[in-house]
Amino acid sequence: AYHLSFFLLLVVGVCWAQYSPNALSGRTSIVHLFEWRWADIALECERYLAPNGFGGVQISPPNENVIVTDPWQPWWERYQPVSYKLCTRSGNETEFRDMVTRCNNVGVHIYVDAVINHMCGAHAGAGSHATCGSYFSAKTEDFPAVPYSGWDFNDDKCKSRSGDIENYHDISQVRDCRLVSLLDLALEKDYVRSKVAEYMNHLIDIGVAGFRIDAAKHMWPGDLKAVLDKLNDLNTKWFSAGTKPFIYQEVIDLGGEPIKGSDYFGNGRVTEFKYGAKLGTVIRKWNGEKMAYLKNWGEGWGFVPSDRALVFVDNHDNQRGHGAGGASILTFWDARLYKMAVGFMLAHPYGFTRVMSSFRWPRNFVNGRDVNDWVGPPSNADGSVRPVTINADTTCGNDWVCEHRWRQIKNMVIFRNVVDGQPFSNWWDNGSNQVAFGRGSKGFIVFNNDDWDLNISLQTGLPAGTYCDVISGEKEGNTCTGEQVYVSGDGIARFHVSNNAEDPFVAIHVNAKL
Ligand code: QV4
Ligand code: CA
Repeated sequence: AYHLSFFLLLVVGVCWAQYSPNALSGRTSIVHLFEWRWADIALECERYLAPNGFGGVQISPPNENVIVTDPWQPWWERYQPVSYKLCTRSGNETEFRDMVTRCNNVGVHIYVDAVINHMCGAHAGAGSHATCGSYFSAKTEDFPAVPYSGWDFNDDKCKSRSGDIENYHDISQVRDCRLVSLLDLALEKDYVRSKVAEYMNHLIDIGVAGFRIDAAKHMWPGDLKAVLDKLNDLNTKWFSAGTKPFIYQEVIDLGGEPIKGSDYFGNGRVTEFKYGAKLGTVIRKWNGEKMAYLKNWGEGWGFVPSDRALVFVDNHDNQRGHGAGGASILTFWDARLYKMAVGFMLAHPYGFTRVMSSFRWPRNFVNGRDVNDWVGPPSNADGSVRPVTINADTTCGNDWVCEHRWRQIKNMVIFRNVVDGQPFSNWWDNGSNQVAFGRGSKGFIVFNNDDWDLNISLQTGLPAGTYCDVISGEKEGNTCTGEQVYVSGDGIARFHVSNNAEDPFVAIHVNAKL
């Protein structure tokens, strides 16, 4: 009986691994360095992400993509694969390997955005206008650099009139037809599954820790599982033997469609898009929503189970009106509310958290739509992406927003690490938009999103002492650069948060205690 239970434990332990982010212990978030160059990511791992406890980086698709010229080099050209060669505007294979090695060496792991449902758009023409110069022909579905040919696409399996997905209530169309005309791979074929697995195993061999599965909703869960079952365990140079890649699948499920996030639980975690959409509505106080309702945030709001969720406030699509979430999504453009939303996400125990790090683009709303939603990363006249420069005040230059470097956000990434494993506790609210909660005996946070002052004594659950508020400042040596909070012997502290404060929320934790 003993041996059997041990064996079962082993099996459960191993097959559970793909839900585990494979971050170093005590590192509880990843950052999406959207469109960053590999050389800049390597530097950021060493100089900023490791020292501040980030667990990893989600990178933009590293495989060769179409070069789109109309509009000029849009960010979304990287979601139109031409081959699985590791060369893009972010860098070549040498630079990719250097990034993975240097980041892993400082305990910051790499998560690859894997675009494996499709190749380029059906109208992307022919030739070698691709980031590695490979020849391809969209019209004849010829991708010799993989190789893929017409046999490897879903054409005859799709039953829609146009060949594109026309109806999201027809689950076969969603999987077997073209997403916005992108040539749809026949993932029921072992040949295609093997080519995709070969690409992902090449990345695993280099040292990556896991994958964002792009457009997962558009692949049959079983086909995706067949690909994942071909994947190797992670490279033992940085990971213990038998570690499986972390898998989180992009499945946009806001409800109302037959395809659900839970259809994909067998493969790994899923992106919970309801999270950012709802949190944006609450923090904006739309539709009568108020922060007091966040008392049962998480599964209580109909989200997937916490250990199946990858959560975020905004992502690269919905921060610019693509994908899902609509107008309620908060982004760096709404800085004050955005910091509150990210602060709340990082303090709350639900889900595995991803912080967005964006580039600035010239938004231009015409009839309520941003006609510049396509604009690609900051680049030079020759099309090369501009490096990330760091200013004296630690912000980024060259139009890189670097939200992950904003003091309030960076400090909340650290807060999440400090309180890891601690229960959601000591909830208080004023029935409106003033709320507070703790994480066991390690951390406590207070929000004032009402139009009047918050002035109240609360049970924090923390040990007595003087704490630095890590939102208005931080602990430097033995002083606080911002506000201080005094917790008395019974765990009670007085909080005064003006509704006119630059950031109307306060966060304290035991590693920011004088
Ligand atoms: C358009 C028309 C087509 C037409 C075609 C003719 O929509 O009907 O046939 O022109 O050429 C770009 C253009 C889009 C164009 C398409 C093909 O924006 O107008 O089709 O190319 O030429 C990103 C962008 C898309 C972009 C795509 C490919 O968001 O705008 O399309 O890259 O370049 C659903 C999915 C979800 C998806 C989300 C956006 O369920 O999985 O839509 N999200 C992921 C990524 C996203 C990416 C893709 C999927 C595709 O997060 O960034 O789309 O890989 O909700
Ligand atoms: Ca598909």
